[in-house]
Amino acid sequence: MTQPEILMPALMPGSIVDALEARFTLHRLWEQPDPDAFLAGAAPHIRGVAANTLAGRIDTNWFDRLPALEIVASFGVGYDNVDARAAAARGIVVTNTPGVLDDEVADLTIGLLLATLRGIPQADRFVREGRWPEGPFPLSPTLRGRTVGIIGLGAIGKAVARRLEGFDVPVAYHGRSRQPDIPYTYHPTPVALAAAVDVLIAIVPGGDATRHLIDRDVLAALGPQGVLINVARGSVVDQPALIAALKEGTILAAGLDVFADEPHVPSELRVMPRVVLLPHIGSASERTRAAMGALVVDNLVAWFDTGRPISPVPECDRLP
Ligand code: NAP
Ligand code: 8YV
Repeated sequence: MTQPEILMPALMPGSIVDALEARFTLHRLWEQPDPDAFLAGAAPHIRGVAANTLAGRIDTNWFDRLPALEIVASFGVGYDNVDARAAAARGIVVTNTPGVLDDEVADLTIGLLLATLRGIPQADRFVREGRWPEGPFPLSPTLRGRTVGIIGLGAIGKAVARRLEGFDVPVAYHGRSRQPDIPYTYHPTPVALAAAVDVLIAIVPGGDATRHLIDRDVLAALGPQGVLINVARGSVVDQPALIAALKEGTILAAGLDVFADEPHVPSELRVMPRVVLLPHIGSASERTRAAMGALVVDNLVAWFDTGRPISPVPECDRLP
């Protein structure tokens, strides 16, 4: 029996490549000297795509070229890199990797919050640069006495909130709707949430619906002692407005794991003293990336064995 043919447009972790090669005919597009010529020949047979953000956006340009495509297995819980509506309209299933990374991303979020408030990377640089003998490290802001607002109280947002309960700080949240049986205070708009808290954590999906959800008005409402932590997507924050707010003292500090144009980070952010910058590492431990990779593979195997993917995105969960 011939194995289903899977296209991998860009390099993915070795464990995924190995597992897919054991089970499918895998085409590693990034290794092809002439990818367009290769695709012209292989496209009619390709039934699945395995992709991460290095592949760019998977949208109608790809769907038009791959007439036999049945499934796109995306590496990551956020799938703003895939046009899931267009896929669903053509009967193509999109899967993501929910659940297996919630705790890892929540841990990193708390780490980034404390690093930003207490200046942990700055203090580390202070010691390494031999500046301690010249005098003590400056006193820092604190988490004590603050209220934390979460924009996006989903699976990861709730894992962050649970951790914050252990830090004895009040939690509030914003989403499109109030959630029943949630003990935290709900605010119907991002501005209302920002005005009620002095730490704002963004952990919503990216895409058009959340573009610049955190804009100049939200930052102004957060106020001069306010701290923004963005672990969602760079598109969720108006980055020029954030840079202006940090420069002008509209807010106090920011901890950022995601950026508008990754991997490029504006030099203005890189030189700011009260900013902690991470290279999109929310889920990036060996253990969690392996679990995400296994779910990418399991989705493809389940689809071709049973016709039922394990974790289809909501836009595609009614497809047969
Ligand atoms: P989830 O369980 O689907 O939760 C998403 C939350 O966002 C929900 O509570 C939803 O509440 C809210 N939301 C959705 N659209 C909104 C809108 N237009 N305005 C306000 N709130 C909105 O997703 P998750 O698993 O927690 O992941 C969330 C996101 O985190 C991912 O999509 C990804 O972008 C990001 N992420 C980043 C990293 C990293 O490495 N930094 C890692 C993993 C995930 P309502 O439905 O009530 O609005
Ligand atoms: C990954 C993420 O770094 O799951 C997500 O939404 O942002 C991260 O876990 C990313 O998807 C890797 O491509």
